[in-house]
Amino acid sequence: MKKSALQIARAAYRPQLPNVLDGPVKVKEGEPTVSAGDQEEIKKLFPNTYGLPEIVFEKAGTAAQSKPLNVGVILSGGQAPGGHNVISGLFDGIKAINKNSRLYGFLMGPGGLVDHNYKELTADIIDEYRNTGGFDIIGSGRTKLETKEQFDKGLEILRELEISALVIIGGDDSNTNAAILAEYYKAIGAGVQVIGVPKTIDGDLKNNVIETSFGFDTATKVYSEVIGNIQRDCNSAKKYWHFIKLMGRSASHIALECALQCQPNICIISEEVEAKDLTLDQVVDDIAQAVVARADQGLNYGVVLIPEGLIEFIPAVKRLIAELNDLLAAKAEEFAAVEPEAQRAWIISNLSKENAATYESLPAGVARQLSLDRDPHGNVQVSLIETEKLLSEMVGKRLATLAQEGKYKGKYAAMHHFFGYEGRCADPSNFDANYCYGLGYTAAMLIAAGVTGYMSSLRNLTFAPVNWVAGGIPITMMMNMERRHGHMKPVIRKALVELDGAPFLKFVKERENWKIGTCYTYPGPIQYFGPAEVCDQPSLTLVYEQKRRKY
Ligand code: FBP
Repeated sequence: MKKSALQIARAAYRPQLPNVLDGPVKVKEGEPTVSAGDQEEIKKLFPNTYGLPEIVFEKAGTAAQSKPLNVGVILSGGQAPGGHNVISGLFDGIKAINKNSRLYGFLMGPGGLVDHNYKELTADIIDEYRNTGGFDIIGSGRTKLETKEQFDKGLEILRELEISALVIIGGDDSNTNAAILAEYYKAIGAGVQVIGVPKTIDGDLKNNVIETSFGFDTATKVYSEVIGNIQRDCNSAKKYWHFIKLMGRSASHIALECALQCQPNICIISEEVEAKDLTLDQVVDDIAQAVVARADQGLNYGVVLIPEGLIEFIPAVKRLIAELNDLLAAKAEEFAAVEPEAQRAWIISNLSKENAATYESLPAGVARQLSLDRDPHGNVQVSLIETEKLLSEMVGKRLATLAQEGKYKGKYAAMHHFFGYEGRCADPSNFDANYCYGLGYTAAMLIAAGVTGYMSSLRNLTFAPVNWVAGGIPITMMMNMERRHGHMKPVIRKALVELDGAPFLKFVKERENWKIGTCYTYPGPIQYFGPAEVCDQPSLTLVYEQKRRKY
């Protein structure tokens, strides 16, 4: 395969490990833990893996004799920059424990375990993928591991390959399944440990023990580069309003980080829309007011950032989705038999009066998307809803009315963008390259420590990597009960943007200036080589959350 000059140079990058992992380690156990919510129920569901202590690694004087480890690895869900480094860190970690250890990758996500599709990852394969973006080393998929049959089928191949530990690299849903699998294998005495690794560009798998998920840093840097370029174009031509939708599923962390990086005129934060109980019309009105205010200054251009999950957070739509989820779960067969052209009417006739009215008020395409195509975890596929077009059209209509009333005299031309897939497979930033390699290496140490149901963790992330704290967090500690597919299920609590958190408060302090003033910043492309202040900066979200600057 032909390699680019950057690929060749980047292959030589040596990720920095925390000092503590630079040699043999010993385990320091903390106090027993409790789940994030619904403690009694979670304890009952996880009798073998509930209440485990947090683990921190410390340097050990001498290495204990360890036998070779056979380990399996799965990439689960959406791509996130750095996945290949998790796998190379895991590989190097198990080889450091015993050079005869072996690593097997299950192909195309959790389905590879169930269907027995795998390949051994040898040193020459691993070396091809160090510091590269993408998940193509073994592929990824969204099969949900949840049934006893799947777990038992998986165990057959794990036994055949003499694999004693499985590492699942995934988001909140996949790590929830990792916890369930860990519990099941422990309960039946299968002798297979399960370790999770926090992955997702969305940034919503974090809490007071997991500081960030990997991939968020790189993806937001890629989007910020392009948003900055658009802002500069916009400020040069001075004739378009750019509506930019940003990936991130439910939470608005990506949009907020890009806003902090780029200082656009407007950035909508879904969590705030929900908290203020805004309607879609009110959101549109706010944007239209800003367009009018800028036009009054002769500025007929601007940039609006829109989180992809917005529509789900508009309280009336949220209530509608909740009822739709239950309805489609309860009457799945009946709905499947309805002809496509009759589905809209079927849904309206089966919904409560209030939600039927909301459903009818939405543009047909958006309404349809809300009722169809759930992913295997039951999520609405928000990346398929064209919110950027919906909003810009509604703003256009509002401006036309204001113009008729003599309240708007500007010109309005809109351009639309959606950034998501562009950032998910970028070569990892130095932050993600180091973070991911360290997470993989830490996963190997957790395996050697003999634990199961843990998530690999690195903390103190705004310090230099050598000072990061490596350890493991019991996954049950992050769980609570939530309604999914019409039933209460144990799940890892998703982290949404906190409206009293430092990143959001910083944004609120600045946003009025950005709206009318043109205060764009241009972050430029990710730099892999050069001075630390341009190459190694963590995300601003992390910096503000930890209230300290690294540089
Ligand atoms: P994960 O939660 O699996 O990391 O998904 C990330 C994501 O990129 C979301 O931001 C987006 O909504 C979704 O995947 C898109 O799904 P798909 O990759 O199936 O198109």
